[in-house]
Amino acid sequence: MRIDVLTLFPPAFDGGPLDVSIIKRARDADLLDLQVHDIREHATDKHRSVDDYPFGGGQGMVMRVDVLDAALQHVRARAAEPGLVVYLSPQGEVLTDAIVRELATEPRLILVCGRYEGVDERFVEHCVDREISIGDYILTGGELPAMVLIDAVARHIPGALGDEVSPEDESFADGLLEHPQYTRPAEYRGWQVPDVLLSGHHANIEKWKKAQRVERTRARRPDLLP
Ligand code: 9WO
Repeated sequence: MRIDVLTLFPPAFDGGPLDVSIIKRARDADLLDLQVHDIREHATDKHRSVDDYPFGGGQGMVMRVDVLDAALQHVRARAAEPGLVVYLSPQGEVLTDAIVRELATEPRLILVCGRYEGVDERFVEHCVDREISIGDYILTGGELPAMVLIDAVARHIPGALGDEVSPEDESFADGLLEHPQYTRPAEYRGWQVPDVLLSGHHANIEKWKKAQRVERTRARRPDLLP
């Protein structure tokens, strides 16, 4: 899978969570080709401006449609696949496991990171395929949401997790939260691991895990239950 990122701050993507562990391994194995591009390289005036005052007034600055479109056309032309253009914004549909799985089937994503008070709406209307939010809060820009989306999607690229783990088996695949997990020591400061997990009785263990998942989902995320 290829992912292009358009941002005013390319260094935000260096030496962060996308350069370690599973995502690093996927990139090294060419399962994920991640390329970050500087929107400012497509500014045309002598001050290299990428933003301007909002029509109709209001506070702050808005990113220019001409600069964003030039950046997008440039990046598009660097590969045969047109790519699905995703703009990360609080006005988007909220990211879910189902959307992550949909995006993971795309051969190419182009992620647009806004700054300031956002982008000119004509860019969203004419150039963006999907506007996505990672949750109901405002940040200083779309870079962290883009990294969250890349991390979530990259785990679904076939081979990215290695052989032992399958994203099909994890929480949300069947709409329930995970059961609690424990490892050695079986007792620490008097804190005991539940007896059933030490019993060796596999049928009982599976029954307990399922009951824990249902009870936790009911208590914490009843919105997930049918
Ligand atoms: C800032 C602002 C200040 C005064 C009045 C209105 C305002 N709106 C914004 C704003 O929404 N800024 C955004 C900053 C513009 C797009 C990039 N930024 C952003 C993306 N913040 N938070 C996100 C984001 C993206 C996806 N999921 C959650 C948050």
